Order: sequence, then C-alpha cells, then structure tokens
Amino acid sequence: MRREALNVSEEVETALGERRPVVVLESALLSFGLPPPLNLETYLEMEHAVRGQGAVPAGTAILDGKPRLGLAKQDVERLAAQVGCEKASLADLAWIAASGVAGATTVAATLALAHAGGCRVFATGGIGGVHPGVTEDFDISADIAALARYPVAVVSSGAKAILDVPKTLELLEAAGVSVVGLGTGEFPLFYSRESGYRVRQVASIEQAASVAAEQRRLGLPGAVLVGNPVPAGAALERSEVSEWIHRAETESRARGVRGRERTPWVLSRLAELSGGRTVAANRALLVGNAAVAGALAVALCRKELAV
Ligand code: PSU
Ligand code: MN
Repeated sequence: MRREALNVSEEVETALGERRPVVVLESALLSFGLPPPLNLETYLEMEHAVRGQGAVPAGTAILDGKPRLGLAKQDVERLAAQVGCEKASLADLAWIAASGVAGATTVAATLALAHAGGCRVFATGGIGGVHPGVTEDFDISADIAALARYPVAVVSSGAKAILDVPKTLELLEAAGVSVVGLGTGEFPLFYSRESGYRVRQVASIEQAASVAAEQRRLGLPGAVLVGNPVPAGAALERSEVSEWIHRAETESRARGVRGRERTPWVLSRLAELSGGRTVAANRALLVGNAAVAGALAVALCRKELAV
C-alpha cells in the first residue's frame, strides 16, 4: 500500500515524525473477535497498556472507504458496534475502498497499513493460518502471505485457537517469517501456554527487539512473529480446549458455515461451551500482548536511535 493512500491521525503522525514508539492495533478483533461490550472494553485496555509502556497506539481500519492509521474514540466505538462493517483482509481492501464502506482490518490488512505508515510493531491476539480442513477447502489465511511480505514485529499468543498449528508453523517457515517465543521455546497455543511445537526462544523483550532490528538491518522482507503466551492466571487446559474446538468445528461444518464467517461463528460457540472462559483468556492475552508490544516498540526505538 502507498503511504499517500493512508490517512494518519495527528497523534500518530507526530509520534512517527519524532521517531517515538508506536504500536499498531488491528480492528477485526474489535468488530468480530469478541462479543460486545467486551470488545470495546478490551480494545481500550489494549490502548491503555500500550500507553503504559510509553508508546502510542495506532488503530487501523477502513472508514468511509479510507485506510486509517490512528483511530479516534468515536471511530473505535463505531467499529465496536459492528454496523455495516466488513471484515477486511488484503483481498477485500480495494473493494471496500471503492465502495466507500467500513472495514475492520485483519492481521494481513493491518500489516499492509502499518508498513505503509512506517510502523514497526503490531499487537494482536492470534494470527490467521491454516485451517484444519485445508486439504478439502484450501482455507489458508492471507495473514501468512502478509507476514512473508511486511517487515513488522507482530506480538501474538500464537495462531488463533481453531487452526492446525503444526501446518501453520510449516507455512510460516516456508514463507521466511522469523518466529520466536518470548521466554519460551514453544509456540504458544492461544488459550494455553504450551503447545509442544518448538520455536526459537528469546529471553527478553530486549532480545526480541534485537531480532526485529536485525530483520531490518539485513534487509529481510518478512515479519518477526513474537509468541507471547497467555498470562498464567487466564490460561486454559489444552485437552479441555481441544475438545470444545473439535465440537465447535464439527458443528460449523455440519451447518455449512464457511470462509470468513467461520471464525466468528466458532469463537462464539467456544465461548458458550466454555462458560465464558475462552473469552476471559482472549481478553487477558490481548492486553498482555499490547503491553509487550509497547515495551518492544520502546526498546526498538532506543536501539535504532542509537545506531
Ligand atoms: N484470532 C482470534 N480472533 C480473530 C482473529 C484472530 O482469536 O478474530 C482475526 C484476526 O484479525 C486475523 C483474522 O487476522 O481473524 C484471520 O482471518 P482469516 O482466517 O479469515 O484470514
Ligand atoms: Mn480463510
């Protein structure tokens, strides 16, 4: 995406101009990832967590057909109300812009906007990836292609819970994405801290910032994906979660829920099956990731100003 196509808020423009730390936030989680009113509350907590680290939050969305970097409170409220709002991945951006409507940006679309704006750090919950039925329906998120293309550090608690994690990790590797675990040698499993799938470990946020700085210094094209496990107090038991997921997936297939509709449907079914515990974990990990991304952006700025 071209820089000139982007509408940047005054606060974010000033921060970037002064080379101060900025953390980009997506809006698909705001419009589709969590049920209201928890979506708005959680998003505002994420902004607060970013500011608490000394960084500036930059929400992304398409509003009235215009790509935006840096959202005002009323924009956020509008996206949280989900009225006439499309889920916007890379393939949807041009249509949404041409139609002049609103789009809540996924990780893929957010990466495009972040990169166009010159932002280096982005916080989310879980990336999209390879769906379990991939051999039948070829359902692979554009997040993978975008992570291969945009050199941005993405803090997430792994991939979203309903995905095939080993296949997602294989594709990330094939795409040249640098995947690291923050304080863990395992790729986090969204609602659970351990997965058994090995990734390279960074001991600290400082070290994660070094990897992001090297990715840029070496001129590598892809993202650095920093896996930050869900806070221990909110983590769920792996076996229990996989039972709920299996059930929700089976039901979604039986009902013919497909494509971009599937994630929101399955997530709301998981919330029912878990008595709200998946939603509480989701909130905790989102706020945790925002705080880590804030500290990472601060560390990265310090490193690059020192060069
Ligand atoms: N993880 C979640 N909830 C979500 C998403 C991820 O727990 O709503 C969103 C993110 O915005 C991610 C997107 O980029 O789903 C991927 O969707 P798809 O598989 O349609 O590309
Ligand atoms: Mn898909």
